[in-house]
Amino acid sequence: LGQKGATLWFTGLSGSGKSTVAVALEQALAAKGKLCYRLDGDNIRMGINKNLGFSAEDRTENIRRIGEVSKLFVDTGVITLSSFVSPYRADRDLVRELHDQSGMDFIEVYVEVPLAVAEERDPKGLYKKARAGEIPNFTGISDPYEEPLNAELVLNSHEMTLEQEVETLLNLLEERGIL
Ligand code: GGZ
Repeated sequence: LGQKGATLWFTGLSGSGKSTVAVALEQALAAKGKLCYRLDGDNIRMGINKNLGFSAEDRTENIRRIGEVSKLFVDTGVITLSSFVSPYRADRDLVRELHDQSGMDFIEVYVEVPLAVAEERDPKGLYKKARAGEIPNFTGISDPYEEPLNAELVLNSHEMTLEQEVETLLNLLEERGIL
């Protein structure tokens, strides 16, 4: 394959823009001839993790499995873009640890927006439902989000254009010797 794999782990609130920036980065990497793969709720929670919900235990298991799957992709040299709320620091740290143990690059990207901004966007109407009490344990409303303390990168997505975010990510990947 002639390329080095790595996991870019996008964490942040629902509606923070994790998937949007991951899709844009994927396109930019593809244009450079890099093989990458995106993991998100659509291909993970619908499949391998369809037996998991949103209790603390289930989120922990969700993230653990995704961490292991990410490693499998990295093992084949793929740049893996994983976008999950992943609200618990300990869960993200475990995935980091799993990568470290195997000498694999793990880059935590905190897609940071004020809760008010995410709630205002509310693309799927989930915040509205959560406020109405129709979705229990909703991150940011009735469930915690533990902000990263040592993320490799913080993207203030409401203050940056998508192009700036992609540029910042590409620069980081170059610095790290992944590109
Ligand atoms: C948070 C929830 C919840 C609850 C459903 N809390 O904007 P979305 O819709 O597409 O992103 C959210 C997604 C979160 O799934 P993850 O696998 O990323 O979560 S975790 O990492 O915490 O395991 C949201 C939707 O699923 N969703 N219920 N209660 N987000």
